[in-house]
Amino acid sequence: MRLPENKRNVPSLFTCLDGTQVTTAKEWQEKRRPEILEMLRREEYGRLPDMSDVKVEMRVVAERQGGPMLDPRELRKTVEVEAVRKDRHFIFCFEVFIPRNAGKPVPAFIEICNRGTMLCDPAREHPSQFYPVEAIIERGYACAAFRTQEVAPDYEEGFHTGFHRLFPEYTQNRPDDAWGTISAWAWAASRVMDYFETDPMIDDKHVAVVGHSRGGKTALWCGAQDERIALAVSSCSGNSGDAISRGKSGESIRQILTRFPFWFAKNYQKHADHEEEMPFDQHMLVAMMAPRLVYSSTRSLDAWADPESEFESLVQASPVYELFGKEGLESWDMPYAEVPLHKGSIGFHKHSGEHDMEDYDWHRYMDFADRHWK
Ligand code: GTR
Repeated sequence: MRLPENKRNVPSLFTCLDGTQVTTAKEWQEKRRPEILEMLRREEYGRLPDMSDVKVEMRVVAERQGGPMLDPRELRKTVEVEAVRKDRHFIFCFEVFIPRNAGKPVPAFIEICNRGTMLCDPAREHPSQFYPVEAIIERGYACAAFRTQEVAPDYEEGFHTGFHRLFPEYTQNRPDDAWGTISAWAWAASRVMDYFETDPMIDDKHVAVVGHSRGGKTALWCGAQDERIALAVSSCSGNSGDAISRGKSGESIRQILTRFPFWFAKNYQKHADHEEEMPFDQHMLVAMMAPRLVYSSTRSLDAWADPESEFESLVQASPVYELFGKEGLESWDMPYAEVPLHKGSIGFHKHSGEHDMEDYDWHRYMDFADRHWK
């Protein structure tokens, strides 16, 4: 196996906690992968509570095609997810858009929408590049977006609304490894996946989860935990997403925790300013996708996310794919802007400009999916 130079001194993907070395896909899957996942869960994103007494129901509450509002080529279904525990419940909705005349099940994208409703408008009165439904349909994919704010609030409120309200016993007494908001959003993305498994118009073996920035951190964390996800796409997810924390410029763990402590487990606090001693780093999050597909996009001017550190975690994660006889990233040198790397199972592009996700990025995600799925 070819190993990249370890410039940032990140912990090895292949050395288990007991010191043994992983040399096969089987050892990775059965031993090293679960221990890394557990570390990320306990130390960074937090553990979801026991959900065995939570009843989750899903229903299609509306279905519409054509008419004045919709593109005649698409069918729209509104799905409601209701989670009930004891006498408490909460609901969130998402809209699924499906090409009408595909004649066979189609692959699909799940968008984690962390921006206002206007940017993922279910009525499509405000087409947006952040969630270009029309282009996605045109290229033969289905898509669904949920709004993160409907699932768990994106501000500090003490964990008692949205998803969190199902678990009042955790509000006062929060264990250090209890879930943060990113874990709740990732849970919601997996519920969209549950729905896709029930819809005969969707090819559920080819589902991608996509998110930008905090949504990108969530997309990677969802894909790490939910092995039904065939492709995780991160746009500019930066710190605590696709960027190596050791030696990172721009946002640090200390800075992200000052502004958004509720995104993470309390345990993560102890790693602020101690990146060098962490038993994990973000290349491990990327590696959780192997042998499935993963894609990261960044922006040339996104210094806060730090493109160099984002690219470095893809490089460091690459050798895991070799255990499965696959190629990770096709080149370990950062390409110029607008030169996508699509050949390996880890895809990448850098687009000129500031922190954002637009048509250019979406078309590259779909090019990558076309190349590996069609
Ligand atoms: C920033 C945060 C980043 C990123 C971004 C976003 O303020 O520091 O980590 O998540 O928000 O979500 O747009």
